[in-house]
Amino acid sequence: MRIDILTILPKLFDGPFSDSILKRAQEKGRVYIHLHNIRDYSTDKHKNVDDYQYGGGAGMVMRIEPIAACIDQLKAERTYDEIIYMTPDGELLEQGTSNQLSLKGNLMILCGHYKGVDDRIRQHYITKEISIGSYVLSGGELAAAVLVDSIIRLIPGVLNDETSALTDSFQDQLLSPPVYTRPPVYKGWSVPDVLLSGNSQEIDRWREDQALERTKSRRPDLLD
Ligand code: 6GU
Repeated sequence: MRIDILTILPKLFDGPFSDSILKRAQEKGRVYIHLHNIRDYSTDKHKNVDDYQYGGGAGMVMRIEPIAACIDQLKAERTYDEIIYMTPDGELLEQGTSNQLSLKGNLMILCGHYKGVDDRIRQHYITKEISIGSYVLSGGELAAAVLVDSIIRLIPGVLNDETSALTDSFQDQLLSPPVYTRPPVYKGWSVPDVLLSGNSQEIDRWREDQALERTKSRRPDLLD
């Protein structure tokens, strides 16, 4: 998979993509992430990427030309399965969205700032608009990092058996059961006996029960 990210703050991605699973996925060649600084596509003398909004009002708008120039160049090089815009008014990111996107070949992700991008970008280039939750972030970058993480870990060969995505919360509309490791007793707090029983059938049943209980009490909406 190839992911192109359009941003005015490429440095924000240095951290999240350079460790652990996302780093390994890139080293293994399962995903190629390319960062594009929208400012590099600005042709005016101050490399401006934003401007006042028509009609007045506080807040700057990201200009159409630099973004369009960057998208046009990338689209001339390859076909994109989706051109995604990260925005608080997009569709809420759910596991199913990430599952679908993990099957694609080429994704482009545009990160907005200020009051957002000139709406003509959304009308003429964007194929999908995604929000990661009902709160406002300073820009789309952290949201894009969340989206990319959720997608990459689903690409075949990225996770090993130990970290398999199949047992994740949400993958079957259930939260995960509680987990424990050594020691069996700490400050008098014991690990549930069943987990030490060696009876794999009972352990499986206990985990299913716990997953259902957790989902009922914490996220009953998932069971609807
Ligand atoms: Cl995708 N962008 C911004 N700026 N804020 C958000 C968001 C995205 N998703 C939730 N809040």
